[in-house]
Amino acid sequence: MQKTLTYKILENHLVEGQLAPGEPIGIRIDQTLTQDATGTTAFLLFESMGIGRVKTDLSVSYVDHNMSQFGPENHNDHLYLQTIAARSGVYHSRPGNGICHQVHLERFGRPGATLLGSDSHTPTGGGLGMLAIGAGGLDVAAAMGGGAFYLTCPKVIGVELTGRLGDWVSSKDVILKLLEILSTKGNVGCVVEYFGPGVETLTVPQRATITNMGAELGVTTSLFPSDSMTRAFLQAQGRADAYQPLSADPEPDYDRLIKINLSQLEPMAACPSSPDNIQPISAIEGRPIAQVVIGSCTNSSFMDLMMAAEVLKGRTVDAGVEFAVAPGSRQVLQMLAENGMLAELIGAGARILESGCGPCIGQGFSPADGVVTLRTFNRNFAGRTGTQGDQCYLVSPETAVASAMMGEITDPRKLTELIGLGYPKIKLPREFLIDDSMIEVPPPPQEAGRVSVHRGPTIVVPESPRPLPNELNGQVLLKCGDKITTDHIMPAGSFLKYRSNVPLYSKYVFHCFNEDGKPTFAERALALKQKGVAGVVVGGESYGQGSSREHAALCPMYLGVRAVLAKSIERIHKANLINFAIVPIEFADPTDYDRINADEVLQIPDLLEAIKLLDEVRIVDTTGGFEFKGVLKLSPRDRTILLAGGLLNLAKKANKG
Ligand code: MIC
Ligand code: SF4
Repeated sequence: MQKTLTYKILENHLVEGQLAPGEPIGIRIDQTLTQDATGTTAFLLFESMGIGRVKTDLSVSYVDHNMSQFGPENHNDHLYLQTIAARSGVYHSRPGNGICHQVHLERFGRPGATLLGSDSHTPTGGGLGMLAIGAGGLDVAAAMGGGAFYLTCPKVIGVELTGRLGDWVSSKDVILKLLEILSTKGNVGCVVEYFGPGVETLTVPQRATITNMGAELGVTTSLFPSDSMTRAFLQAQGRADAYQPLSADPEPDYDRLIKINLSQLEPMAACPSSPDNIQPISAIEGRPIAQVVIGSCTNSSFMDLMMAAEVLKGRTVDAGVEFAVAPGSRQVLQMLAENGMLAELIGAGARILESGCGPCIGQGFSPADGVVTLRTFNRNFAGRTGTQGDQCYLVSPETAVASAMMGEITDPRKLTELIGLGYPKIKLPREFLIDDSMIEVPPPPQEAGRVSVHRGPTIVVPESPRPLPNELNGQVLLKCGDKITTDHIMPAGSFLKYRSNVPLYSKYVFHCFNEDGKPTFAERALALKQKGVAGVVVGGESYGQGSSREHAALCPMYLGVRAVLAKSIERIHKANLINFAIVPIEFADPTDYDRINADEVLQIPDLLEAIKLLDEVRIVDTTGGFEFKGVLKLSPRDRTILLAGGLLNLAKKANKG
């Protein structure tokens, strides 16, 4: 049988189950990554599991999200992460060294290996031919302890690339095109695998842009083969020894086939406020803009920024535009500083931001009310910039820089005609600047035991869930619509610094739905919890899109939410709900969604019995006076976790036994 590359890597790592689409499987994880906004909780949970030292080939803890340091919270987290990493045998990438995905690609990624990261954009590593998957912190903690990662064996969507990108057209436009085709919903349980003659025309950083934003499709991961481009990248990073050639068999059986001719692509944008709201730039050009940011783990590589600097050389951005550049890593920033191109960016009026997530997660640089902001990022969910009602467009660095110069949305291909500028084609450098001095290597076990872990007062150990009752008496705390993201559930921006304090962060659950003068979601939930009534959230299609943040399950659990009832639930969020003993239930008949209203009382008799054995559960709406069926799409392991009262309780029991 002809195999996909995805299945070849899965086969090499399979520890449980059968490799057939839809089957529950467990795979060995070679590498893990965590970042500070999810990592503090992940390490606290890792400690609660009582594992001690990591058992992976390599685990790296990055600090890149929470670096604005208003108040002591962020620095407390950094010190905890630095010391717990040393204690647990984990590499630590210090704040300023860059965004986890960019640095991991540069310094650690390996073709053919598995990587599990507590961040949804971990699939960036797919650009190097590694099977890189995003997950909640608790799953990553379990993998750090040597546990398998459990997932549904995926279907594989083959994307055949032909042709070659034209001048001013970017690999960002490839993934925007795919988002136009596949949208952000309905792709759960799939992997996107790229193949075809167009692949060899793309460098690893270009491929990584595509696999990074593949997260927005809601797929398990995205994967490129490992070929001469991969070797060139690894060699330039001084890591030629990590190279191995990898590809699918010549005629693998893809579950679905999509063809993209790179030569026919044009510059595109994801318009407000969803990454799949795609338009060609030609349809929206001329709109005035007030802000442009080039950065984030999607588009802030050395080559992206060199292109922007070449375009801006000797020119300035439009006076009506605030223009910022956030280099993806210290390597990128240092190389631009050494070759003088940083000076060109500064000269053009760029505000140089730290190498980190920054504005991508609402840490500053929020746009004014009512203006258009253009960003090279991967997500433009409403309010993510930190401004309610924001107008955020996601574009390529080429479109961003052209528009910054012109003061309006501009098709970069017009620059040749407008200012006589040819496309500056940037080649992959033969050698990147290698300086790992901001990556701390963990000490050997004897010394690690002597490291004292810094525990600041703003870090609170999260509670474990209580066991689920057999009869669930609940009340609908919120009924929301389709495509509810984890940003809706658990806002980041100015609240991000509370990640290490669940009781405090929980106050902001569903903050965007709170109304002035009325009790908040959190207040209503806690009042129910005190009365012994479970909270229930009702959602539409694709509930829990976006980030891997397990706080979107952990904080509702703390508030007493015990069930989510939705038309469909996204992969990472569903796993997080199960890990924190919140039952994910899908409507058997989606029209039942219309019959339920907020505040209604729901009863689920025999919940535990159903979790043990059944694929359906009977739900009684006692307020509306009707009954309906919910579907339990659970693997045997999901059932075990729910019955144990969550993954942490299960792990603790296993350790005792
Ligand atoms: C994001 O891009 O939304 C984040 C912030 O990186 C999240 C992780 C988090 O919420 O900390 C993600 O993508 O998983
Ligand atoms: Fe950071 Fe944004 Fe990338 Fe998330 S998407 S890891 S916030 S840069």
